[in-house]
Amino acid sequence: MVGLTSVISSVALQASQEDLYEHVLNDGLLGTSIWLNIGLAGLTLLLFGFMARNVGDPRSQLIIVAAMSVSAVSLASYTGLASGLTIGVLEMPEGHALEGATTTLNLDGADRTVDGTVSLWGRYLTWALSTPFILLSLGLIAGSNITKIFTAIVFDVGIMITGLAAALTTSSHLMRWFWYAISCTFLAVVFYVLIVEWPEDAKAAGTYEIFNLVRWLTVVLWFGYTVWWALGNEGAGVIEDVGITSWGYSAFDIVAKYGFSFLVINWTIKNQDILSKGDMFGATGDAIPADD
Ligand code: RET
Repeated sequence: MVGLTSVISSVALQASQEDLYEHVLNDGLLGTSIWLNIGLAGLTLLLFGFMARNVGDPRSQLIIVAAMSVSAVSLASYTGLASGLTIGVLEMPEGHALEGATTTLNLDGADRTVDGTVSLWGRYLTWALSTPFILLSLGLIAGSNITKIFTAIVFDVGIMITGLAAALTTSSHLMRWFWYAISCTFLAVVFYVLIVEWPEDAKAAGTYEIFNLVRWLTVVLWFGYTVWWALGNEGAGVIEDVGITSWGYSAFDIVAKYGFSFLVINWTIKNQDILSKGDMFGATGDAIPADD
């Protein structure tokens, strides 16, 4: 009976949460890609809080809180990965480059080989929570209206959830790429807002210079994430190594999250006068308020 139970559990649960926690700790490349970001997320939160301690303008405060939230979500996101909670070993479907692949888990003193490749699926889940804050701060800097901010954020959440679906689908290779295609379509909507809509708003708001810098940083890096997924162990498997795939995302994250937030917060602190200028900043349409 005990034997049967252990056979069933080793088939159904090839890698426990504890195994994955140990694996991350013991695998140098994978481990550093995760633990370094926990440190950076915590440090940037402290740094940004300190930098913004004297900001009094509410609109500027909102932009700063939005940018700081990216680090806050990141701290939780990487903690989920480090603890093994949001990682899994997935067996890729027929036709996938890593079909039939095995993974040797680095366990304390007793390495074990299991079927499948490691997926850090928690990244995609938590991007659905962190990236809306990036777009919120971009939209607020551009002085955009609520309709455009809402549109960008809704499609952004769509990118990440369908990206999560692409990563977790093991029934069919084609369906993984179908999810990926849906995700890319949603990305195109976000890019439209960033490239076509918000620059006009930013010109009107007098924030074009900083907006232009951070939106191109965003567009280039977000495109980078998309290409990286296609190349990595979950996509075409050109990069089969999980540690290298993970380091790619971590490197993008360092610039797209902390670098981005630093630029936004630093500028906001110095330009509160522009952001608080005029009641019309961020209002919808060209309507002139009644003079009463
Ligand atoms: C996935 C795969 C599916 C297709 C697309 C993707 C795009 C991901 C992006 C991620 C950006 C993440 C950031 C995180 C910061 O917290 C999900 C990789 C289009 C754009 C900026």
